[in-house]
Amino acid sequence: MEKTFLMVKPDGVQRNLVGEIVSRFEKKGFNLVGGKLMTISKDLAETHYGEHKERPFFGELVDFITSGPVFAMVWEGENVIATARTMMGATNPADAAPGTIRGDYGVQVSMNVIHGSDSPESAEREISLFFDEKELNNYDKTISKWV
Ligand code: DAT
Ligand code: MG
Repeated sequence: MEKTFLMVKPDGVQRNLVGEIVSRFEKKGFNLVGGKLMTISKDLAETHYGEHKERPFFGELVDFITSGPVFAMVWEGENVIATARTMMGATNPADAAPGTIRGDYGVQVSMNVIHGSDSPESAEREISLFFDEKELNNYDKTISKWV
């Protein structure tokens, strides 16, 4: 089953949005297979956001993502990578539709509440960057045949 890496960013943790965000993915019908509150090191931040190394906002991005705890998660489900991106909304909250997480809770592009993997390759890379295999739980729910 497809898995993705999602993370409530430091602004979302500070604004008490962890429960709300977890709840949206639970209600949608996806399965939480791993989750932890953690503070990201500068090294991990630079690796995670490596694709943006040359962008002018890279320094600010690394400072922000390491500025306080994040809630890192792995979610599982059919088409979860693309569907989670749709549920998150556009990168810039100003462009994100109402009803999406960024559309409902974000204002600035630099503090846009949530991260989500954008492809199967980045999901695999990001899950292994943030989680050990033994931190991921494979289990069945009896409700799974209904969603
Ligand atoms: P996404 O998080 O939607 O995958 P991205 O990978 O293009 O977006 O960028 C990573 C993060 O970098 C994004 O969530 C917020 C920040 N960011 C992107 N564009 C920015 C900009 N123009 N100014 C400041 N921060 C930006
Ligand atoms: Mg991205």
